[in-house]
Amino acid sequence: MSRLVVVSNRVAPIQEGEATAGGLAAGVLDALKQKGGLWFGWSGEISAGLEPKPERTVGPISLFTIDLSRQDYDEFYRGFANGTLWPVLHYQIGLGRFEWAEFEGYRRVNGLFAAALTPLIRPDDLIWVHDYHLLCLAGALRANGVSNRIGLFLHTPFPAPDVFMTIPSHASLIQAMCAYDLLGFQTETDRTAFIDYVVRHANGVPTAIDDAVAVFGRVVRTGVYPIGVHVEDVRAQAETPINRRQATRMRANLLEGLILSVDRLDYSKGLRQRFAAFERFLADNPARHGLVTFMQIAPPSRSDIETYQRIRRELEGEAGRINGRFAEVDWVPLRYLNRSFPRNVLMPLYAEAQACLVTPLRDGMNLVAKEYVAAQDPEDPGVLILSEFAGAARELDAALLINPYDEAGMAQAIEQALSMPLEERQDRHQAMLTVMRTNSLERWRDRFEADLVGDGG
Ligand code: GDG
Repeated sequence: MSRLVVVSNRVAPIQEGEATAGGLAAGVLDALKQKGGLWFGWSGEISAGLEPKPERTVGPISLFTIDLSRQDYDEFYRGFANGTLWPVLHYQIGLGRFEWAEFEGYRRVNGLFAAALTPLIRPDDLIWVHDYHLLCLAGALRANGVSNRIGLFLHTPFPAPDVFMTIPSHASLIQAMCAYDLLGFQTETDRTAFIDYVVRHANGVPTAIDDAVAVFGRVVRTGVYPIGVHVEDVRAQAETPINRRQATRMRANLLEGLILSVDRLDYSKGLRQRFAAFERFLADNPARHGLVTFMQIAPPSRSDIETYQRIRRELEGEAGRINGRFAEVDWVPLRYLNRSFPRNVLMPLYAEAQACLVTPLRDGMNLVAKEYVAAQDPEDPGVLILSEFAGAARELDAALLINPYDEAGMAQAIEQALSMPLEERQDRHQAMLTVMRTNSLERWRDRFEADLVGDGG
């Protein structure tokens, strides 16, 4: 059996025996634990010396990391990856910026990753690369003589070609992506958009099998692998009595209805529009005043990037204004918590919430939506209100699907969720659970690996 080599921008901080990580980390960790393997990425530290850090081992997993220089960090991470690619991949072209020097920095860091990784690769290793930070890694590894199978899974959306082409270096990026053997996407919409680009703008020719495309003198396979969650683990965490204590206390304080949202503080998550929708809901439904609380948990992320500082300022202002408009001496309608919470606190909170608002403007998948469904008591489940532009909406079509740009529509969906009869809640929940059990995290991992090996059919 070949060894698995995982490469991602960051290596998750893992401890022996840990079973609490979210999404990517949980899926990758399971795979590495089962087969043994190597995980390579940036240490998260900035330093002048670019020597790889000493290897760390956790059970059968070897962890290798490198530091980045200040210039690498600025050009690669803050610059091209998060200042250009992230907004454009999420259709926010007005928030994207572009500098050729940053693109060169991005390519340079992909080259640094390749240089440090190449000596660690054995001939039959399977190399699984993650996400938009490393679109150019396969090409850099190939230039070093690595001929192993290399696959990329893109956790973000892939946008329509005209949107992607707003990045001036789009042609080089696509050519770099085509150095992979397998390109994995969250949804068929993303995969089709990529193929559309390659066929219309790079003379690619789709082949009859494996959703592959012949382009740049090679054949690149593509596939759709929706990432899932460990359904039973989430429910177990939500139910554990010791975890539940805080949630139960909170429920006693919050009267009837808790509406919950959990997001990294990111403009792609649609928080501003969601706050506006909640304000409209309060204005339209005075009977709910004093009874409903909307809790937004939003741990800050990428806070050294201007667009992220701006959205944070805006949301703080909006939260204050909405509470100023509606609060009573004994009731605060919006609780905005600008920090992260341990996972064993979060899962019971999901279980307590009568509704969960997941309203990104675009999202590759959105695991909060899936975790919320998994955490519910099947006898008395809450209602998921979900953006039609989240990848998760392709599978969870039994949620209340909304358009995140439609504030009135979202306000109505909140009222519909709060007054939904038990039987309808149970039916919707059951339908979503069935899909999630089929498209499990194990299946995501196993299908990707099988297709990368080439024996996936
Ligand atoms: C990218 C793609 C895709 C959030 N707050 C806290 C916390 N979280 C956890 C959630 C969930 C994860 O973080 C967030 O995952 P999402 O999928 O919602 O979003 P991104 O971070 O943008 O992830 C996305 C994903 O990759 C996987 O492919 O679905 O589309 O953008 O697991 O629970 N966890 C803890 N405290 C918090 O305060 N412990």
